[in-house]
Amino acid sequence: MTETISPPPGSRPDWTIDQDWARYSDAEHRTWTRLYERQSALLPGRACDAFLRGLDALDLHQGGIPQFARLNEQLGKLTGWSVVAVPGLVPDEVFFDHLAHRRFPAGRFIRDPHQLDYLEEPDIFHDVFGHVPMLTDPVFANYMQAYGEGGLRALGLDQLHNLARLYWYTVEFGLLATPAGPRLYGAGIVSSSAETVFALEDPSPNRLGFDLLRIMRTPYRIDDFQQTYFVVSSLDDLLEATLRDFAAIYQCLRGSSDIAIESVLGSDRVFTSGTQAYARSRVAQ
Ligand code: HBI
Ligand code: FE
Repeated sequence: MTETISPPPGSRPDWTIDQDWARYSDAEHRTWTRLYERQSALLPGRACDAFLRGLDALDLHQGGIPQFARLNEQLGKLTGWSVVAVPGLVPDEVFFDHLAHRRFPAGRFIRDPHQLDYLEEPDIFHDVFGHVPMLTDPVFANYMQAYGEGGLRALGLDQLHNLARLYWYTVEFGLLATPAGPRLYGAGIVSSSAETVFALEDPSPNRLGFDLLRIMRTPYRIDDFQQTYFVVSSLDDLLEATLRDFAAIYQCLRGSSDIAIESVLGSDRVFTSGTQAYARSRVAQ
């Protein structure tokens, strides 16, 4: 077991801190409002209904950066989830333990105004605007708690890398099939203006049917748009996949190799077989 690193000074043993909402500057509130208005104008017709319903149900736009105390009253009534402030990325076992107890760890800081489009570490806009609206959906709320419980088990089995891929291709970059075509639910997409359009409309990436084993064999990009997106048939399917016996899944994975990130397999359910033109253009630079 990796040695447990201690939380930074001023954090509690579970790595949480106070939001200290009164300390946010007007400039920080303006950054939130600018990001909120840009994204909420882009998402109708692109984000899935569950996300849009969640955005409506929560009061994330009055008066700049949301106050977690008020947000948690609304969110708690809907699905029993709450948002807790953390200084930044927290160790895996801390992260999974919070999820397993229906607490979503959200960065307290917000990005600089000149850095609206990309940041290495999740800030409060990525976490609260990106992740929290889906936590108002009862099925997705159950999925996220099941994911946290699975994460704690995976740590014990040294299988975190497989579970990280599941998180990445669903919670962060997942698409949901609808009669009108795929729609967004992944937080990393819905909180990014460029990827919101790219993930649904660009001919470059693959869009393939969700398959748990397939996803766990597929690496992902952490530094650029995804080359493959996975489309779940329903949030129920996503939850059902996570309630399976993962030990058997890890057993299947032991002998299997990774699938190249841009590949489309004969066994894939193909929504889009991408050109990968964008990824190639990035290599050329
Ligand atoms: N910590 N605050 C925070 N937010 C995350 O999304 C996060 C984390 N620690 C670990 C982690 N994610 C990953 O291990 C999971 O995405 C698998
Ligand atoms: Fe995230």
